[in-house]
Amino acid sequence: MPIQPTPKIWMNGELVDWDKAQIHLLTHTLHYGTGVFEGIRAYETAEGPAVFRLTDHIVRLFRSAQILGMEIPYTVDEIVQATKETVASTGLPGCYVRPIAYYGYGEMGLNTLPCKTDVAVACWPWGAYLGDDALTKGVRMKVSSWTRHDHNTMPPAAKTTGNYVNSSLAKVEALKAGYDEAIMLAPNGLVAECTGENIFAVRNGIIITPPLSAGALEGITQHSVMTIARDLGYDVRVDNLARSDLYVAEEVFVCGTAAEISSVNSIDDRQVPCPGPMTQAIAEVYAAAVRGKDDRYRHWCELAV
Ligand code: PPE
Repeated sequence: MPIQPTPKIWMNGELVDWDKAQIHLLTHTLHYGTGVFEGIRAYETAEGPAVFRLTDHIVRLFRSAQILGMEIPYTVDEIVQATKETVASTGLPGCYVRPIAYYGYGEMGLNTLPCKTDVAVACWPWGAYLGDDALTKGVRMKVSSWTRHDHNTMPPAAKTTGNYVNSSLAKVEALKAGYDEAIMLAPNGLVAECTGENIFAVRNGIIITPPLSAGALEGITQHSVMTIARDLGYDVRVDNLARSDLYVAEEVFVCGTAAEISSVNSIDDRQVPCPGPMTQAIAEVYAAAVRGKDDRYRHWCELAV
């Protein structure tokens, strides 16, 4: 779906008109994938638009930059404020938010040491990432022929722009084969995550999600889901999963800011029960939490104004 413009984009300290938020062709990050970014959602709450776990996302942006060796010339607080301002300027009750820090115009070549970091925050409306009925009907998953990158090639813990070449290869392969999304295995063959979501499987009543060492991003929705699931009384563990664990799971679901919580109905054409009762219970609490309707998680909703 084409992007729906909003009035303003925050660039290096000021809100500029959407159409004027342009960068030069020789922007370093365009050529070498040397940027770090975030994906956040703002939701309508009774008190106005609130950005879900905004500070946690911006802290992760800085962690990604730290892994890349990039200096961001702002504080976490300044980017948090910039994000709130940009969300408020849309006039929308809710939207998707994309902060990005990148090496801009001025230097070319692989040495990033002399490069200056530019920072921007853009917002736009973004609907259901894996389809409107992803929670109720579930999505069809395929284990990718592409391997998730290893910690010593492209650190998967950093949300760098370049890392997403790997995700795009897997996503397009899955779509062309008639599936909705791909599951990525780590170089050691264990389940890492999906192209844009973390994955959970229920085995013998226990909810399991792969560790960061398996090549998963430290998902903020993954953390929210684990918190909610434990509060619901479920047994949640971070542990390795083999692809065969997914084939015989009682429930499989994926989660991410864009995808929220989506159930999985099959993996490599092996059907799994869907939508599972635990998935549904967690998704229901998550949907309330992001909208500020559950007092236990109100502190996760950071008002934009
Ligand atoms: N793994 C990957 C590879 C990933 O990209 C995301 C988010 C997650 C896990 C879940 O992380 P979190 O959002 O903190 O729960 N993917 C973002 C980008 C999607 C895109 O297409 O762009 C997102 O969901 O916003």
